[in-house]
Amino acid sequence: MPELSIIVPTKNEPSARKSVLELLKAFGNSAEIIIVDKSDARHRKELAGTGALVLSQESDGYENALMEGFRLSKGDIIGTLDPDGTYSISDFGRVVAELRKGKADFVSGNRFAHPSRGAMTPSIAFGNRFLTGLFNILYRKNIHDALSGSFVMTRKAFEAMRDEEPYRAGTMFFEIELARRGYRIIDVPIGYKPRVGSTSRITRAKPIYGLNIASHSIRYARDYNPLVIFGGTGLVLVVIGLVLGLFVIGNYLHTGALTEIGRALIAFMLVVLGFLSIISGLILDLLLQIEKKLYRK
Ligand SMILES: Nc1nc2c(ncn2[C@@H]2O[C@H](COP(=O)(O)OP(=O)(O)OP(=O)(O)O)[C@@H](O)[C@H]2O)c(=O)[nH]1
Ligand SMILES: [Mg+2]
Repeated sequence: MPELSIIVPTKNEPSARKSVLELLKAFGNSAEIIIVDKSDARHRKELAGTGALVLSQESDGYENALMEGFRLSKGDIIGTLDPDGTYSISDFGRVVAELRKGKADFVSGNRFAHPSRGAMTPSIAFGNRFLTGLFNILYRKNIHDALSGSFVMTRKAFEAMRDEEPYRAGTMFFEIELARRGYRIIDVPIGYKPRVGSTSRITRAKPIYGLNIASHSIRYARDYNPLVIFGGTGLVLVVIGLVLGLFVIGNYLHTGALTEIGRALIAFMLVVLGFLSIISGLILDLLLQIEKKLYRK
């Protein structure tokens, strides 16, 4: 059984051949390398000549491609690296080495550590940071880059999520599913180079992709961390209600007549709804803690 399985997703990727040859040179003797390909005939032909195992992806999308490869892999450590020329092979070795230390169940490469000039556009960088921040808050983690195309996990961690149906969240699909199951997630600094000669293959509309990721991240956190979701929403409602209420009271004191009945009612409802949401969060959190205790027993 190989110790390491490397799954390489490709979709009409001009630099895939070069990246795969580099991977084979560095890891060919010690690792199982599986390409999961969704390319047209011309790009497929280039890959066939590398000598690596090429699987034809049956499903659609990056997340499904990885799941197809991961499910077939046999290594104790399972990982992936985008072959679009933006990641370095030696950095991938350091990501694997970090997992081997046993301090985490999932390790990814943080591209914000040493990016080359122009590797990430400011808007993509902003989106990545926003989604990573959201993930950290919702799942109580402390990573720097939740959407890296270079990551590895233990066989045990993968087996826990093997039957999960992938949703469009890129690398965060794996991070959300492992975080929900209590696995440890960290990242280590890596470099990141600009994409040359081709455009993103993962999606044509990154803002919509980003919104999708945020919504999945929030949806699944409801089961994992209800206090933050319901408590946070409740707090926002209470604050808005109180501010609105203070305006109404201020006006009443000023004019001596209560004219803003509508606003007063809305303020009252917002505060009540807010409190209900906070209480729901507290109750759900309590139930989750009891469930966790029972599960451990
Ligand atoms: N098999 C398969 N591979 C895919 C699919 N979508 C993207 N890929 C590959 O997955 C890797 C990551 O996709 P990228 O397009 O680089 O995504 P990205 O890194 O967010 O975008 P860039 O910043 O433009 O590089 C690349 O090697 C793609 O060729 C897919 O549907 N199927
Ligand atoms: Mg890329």
